[in-house]
Amino acid sequence: MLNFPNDSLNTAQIIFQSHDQYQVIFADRSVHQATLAGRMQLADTLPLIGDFVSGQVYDQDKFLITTLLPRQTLLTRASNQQDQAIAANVTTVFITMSLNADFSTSRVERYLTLVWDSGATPVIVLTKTDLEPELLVQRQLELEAIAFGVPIITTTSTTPLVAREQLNAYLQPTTTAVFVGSSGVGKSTLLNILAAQQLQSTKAVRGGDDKGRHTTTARQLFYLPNGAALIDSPGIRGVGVASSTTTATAQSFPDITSLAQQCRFNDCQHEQEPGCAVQAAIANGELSAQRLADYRRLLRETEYSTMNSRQITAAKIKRMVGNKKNLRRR
Ligand SMILES: Nc1nc2c(ncn2[C@@H]2O[C@H](COP(=O)(O)OP(=O)(O)OP(=O)(O)O)[C@@H](O)[C@H]2O)c(=O)[nH]1
Ligand SMILES: [Mg+2]
Ligand SMILES: [Zn+2]
Repeated sequence: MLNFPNDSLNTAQIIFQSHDQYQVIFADRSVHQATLAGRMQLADTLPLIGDFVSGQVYDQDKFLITTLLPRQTLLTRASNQQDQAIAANVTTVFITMSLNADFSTSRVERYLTLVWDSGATPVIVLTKTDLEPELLVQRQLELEAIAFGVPIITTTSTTPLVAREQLNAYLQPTTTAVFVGSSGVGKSTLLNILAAQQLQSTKAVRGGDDKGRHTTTARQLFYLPNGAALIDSPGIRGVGVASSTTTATAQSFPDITSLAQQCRFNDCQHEQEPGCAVQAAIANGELSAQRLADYRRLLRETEYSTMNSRQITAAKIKRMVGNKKNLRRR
């Protein structure tokens, strides 16, 4: 297959993992149960969905994984101060969100940060546009204000052929894509539309609050008819931003970083410093105060995610005291 790193018959890709049980696919699209060779079980880095591995077939159809091949990309998020790997070798991340109850531009900003950090390319997918069509234009404008060139596509399962065409524009035979987003936004529905068959089960959202029911419980990689690989994943509850993402945060906020270059002081915190271009942009309506607040919150998280809990407490206290000082000075 086109995204395989070599054409060795011993190369396979992880398409499913549960504890120490794996499923792998070969370039000829045959699927095998797999386990890790003894010395791999002790390795620092364990194979993950999307990873390419090499090994050997035994017992006719089982596969013993002996080597993890180098990764091109690694998508991670922070969960309880720990980086949690989502998938390897992903080239395209579909940030999926419904236009009604699940809509949040702050959440998209978070996702963008973790995608930029992974080496993959983001695409924003606004789903369920049939539910509240009168919201569509407003939602698109809100997204455009934070997307900075990231493509935004809109889908509805009521016109599956249109949805398929929209998504297929980003699914080449060399693509490995993943759906991320909250439960119930329609990730598995879109996967089924692309595959033109019912590969994954889907379930209606709750009546009261439109929350999903966590129907998909494990990540799984599928090859689509056009040769692209697509990973369906369970709904994510909270999107934490993993460590080492200061640069990715800046990349998700190009408006603020370019304004910041015009601030008088190059260590400007964009608070009450004279000659602050960021505050000036907020004052004249060019930048929203919410956008600066989101940026600050993400930077703080990035900083926290590399600290232990005692360091976090210390940093929080320092920040509180610092804020009080600012107030007093005024
Ligand atoms: N009206 C409408 N309903 C949709 C659309 N897409 C999905 N749904 C419905 O929304 C519900 C949830 O869809 P799923 O595809 O299971 O959502 P999911 O994102 O995979 O959810 P998890 O697996 O829990 O993360 C199902 O009842 C779908 O039929 C859409 O475009 N319009
Ligand atoms: Mg699902
Ligand atoms: Zn400034």
